[in-house]
Amino acid sequence: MQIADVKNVDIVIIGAGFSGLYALHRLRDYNVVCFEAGEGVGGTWYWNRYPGARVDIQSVEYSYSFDKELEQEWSWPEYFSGQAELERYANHVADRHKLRDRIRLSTRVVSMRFDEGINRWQVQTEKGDTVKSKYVVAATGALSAPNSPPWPDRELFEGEIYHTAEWPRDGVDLSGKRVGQIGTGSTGLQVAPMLAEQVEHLYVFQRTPAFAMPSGNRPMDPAYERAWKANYQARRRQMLETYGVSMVMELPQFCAHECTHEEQMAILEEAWNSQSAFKMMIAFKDVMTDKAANELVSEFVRQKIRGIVNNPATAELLCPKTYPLGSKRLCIENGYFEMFNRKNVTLVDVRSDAIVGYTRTGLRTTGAHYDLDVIVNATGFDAITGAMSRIEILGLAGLSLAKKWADGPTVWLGTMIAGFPNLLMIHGPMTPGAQAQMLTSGEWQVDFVARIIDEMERDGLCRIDTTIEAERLWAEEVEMCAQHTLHRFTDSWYNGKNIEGKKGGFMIYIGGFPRFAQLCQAAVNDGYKGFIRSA
Ligand code: N01
Repeated sequence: MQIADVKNVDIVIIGAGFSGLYALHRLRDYNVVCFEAGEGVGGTWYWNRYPGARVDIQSVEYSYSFDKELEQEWSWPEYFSGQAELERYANHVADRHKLRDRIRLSTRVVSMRFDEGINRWQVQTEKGDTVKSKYVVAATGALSAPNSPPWPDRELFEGEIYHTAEWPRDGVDLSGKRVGQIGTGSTGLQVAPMLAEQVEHLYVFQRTPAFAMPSGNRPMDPAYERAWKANYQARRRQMLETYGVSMVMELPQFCAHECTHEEQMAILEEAWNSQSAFKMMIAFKDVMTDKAANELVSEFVRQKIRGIVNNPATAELLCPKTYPLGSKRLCIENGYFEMFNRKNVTLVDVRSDAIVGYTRTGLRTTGAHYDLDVIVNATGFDAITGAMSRIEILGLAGLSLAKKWADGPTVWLGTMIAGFPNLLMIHGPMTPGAQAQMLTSGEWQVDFVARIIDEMERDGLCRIDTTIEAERLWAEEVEMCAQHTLHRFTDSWYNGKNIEGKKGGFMIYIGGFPRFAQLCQAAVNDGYKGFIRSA
């Protein structure tokens, strides 16, 4: 169906990633338009097309549940799909559900102002469209605003600079080049081994080493796929009852100290070889809550690194020692540590010798200079709030969202912001975010937001908002959950500390998806507790 009048719609959806696409499908009975900055759909899987980009959750889980026929028809060639396959899947869904007519590609939303007189958002795009809309659903993504550190003299550098999240669609030929890769998070660990195979020399600039375990990727076993498909709906229901919306794993029976040394090593060896990304974090009951248990697991991983990397000094630099395992997103790797045994790879420790600026021919650190043809920034994102903060959003009485969130985001249920009526977020601040499998938890949040909109329309209402008091209660809940875990000891994108000067506390809801979902449902079932709905 074509949108009748694009200047006056019921709903604007921002973003055609996996959540935005599903929102468009779920809300299709309304007059709805979706603005997407990219030239194609797929969000994360459209933008992050760097060599090696791959999901770290099994594709049988990380896939839509709303289309039962698609679930049966689609075959994932590998356990953990690569970017190209995920982008193909997003495009297939857009075509299959005839969503394209309502998507405006290459159209970035730049500002939004709530018009109190008519209870409509005035949404403005970079292309100059102005659209009035009753609701805005922000499916802008938690990891979609790339972060490039603002080192001086960037304009002097005569080579090429790429951010992994803005990798050119046609690829980049790096053969014979001296490449500097900055950043060793999930992205850095995936891209480095791929670059090492192409380039003349790869310099990996590491500020903080990452905990990583071997990826379990392999070609899909048809029997495994059949077993999932035979029982898909029950499995999806079970996933929603797990902490991270993932496949049901056997939970640990013991705390680390309850096991003998031999038992501990056997459990850890099994977790290491499990081909499941997060088994190390649940090897014992207390890995994420007890420092000694965490240190035991951390040291086991360090020993693995020492066993793989030939040069002892390089191995030691690659061993994370300053934060608990799992308090930053645990990475998976495909030959990352082995890569340091190649002659054309050098690890540079920029913790002790920080990068201070670009030069005409490369990068300079406090104590050295590196001659480079290409710089690859795998430097992550202004996460969770970044995409929203880059849009000028003005709510009631012209209140600016950037100002409201200057000291950190405030939200009710991660979904609404007081003073910004009829604006509903998917994967907003203080939702389970990357602590849950984001595709299925995103689908759940879209259904939640759609229910709110459906019930507003059913009840003939014009405005829904939340309160400062509700935001305070949610902040308390988020903080209470975070206090029980070791996450608070680490600087990362979870708390915005990866961005210089970014304020605020822990931005992820760490109480587990089931509790999050139950609190959201309870608030709505309880007469829209924490919301203000008006005619
Ligand atoms: O970003 P990151 P990412 N000087 O923030 C370094 C998801 N994801 O894109 O740790 C020097 O983790 C920074 O150093 P430090 C996943 O949820 C999933 O890698 O801040 N270095 C760090 O090493 C993940 O958690 C998949 O000290 C600087 C790196 O850049 C999230 O996306 C794949 C620096 C950034 O790491 C983000 O991952 C990829 C500076 N000034 C991503 N600034 C899979 O599914 C930053 N760094 C597998």
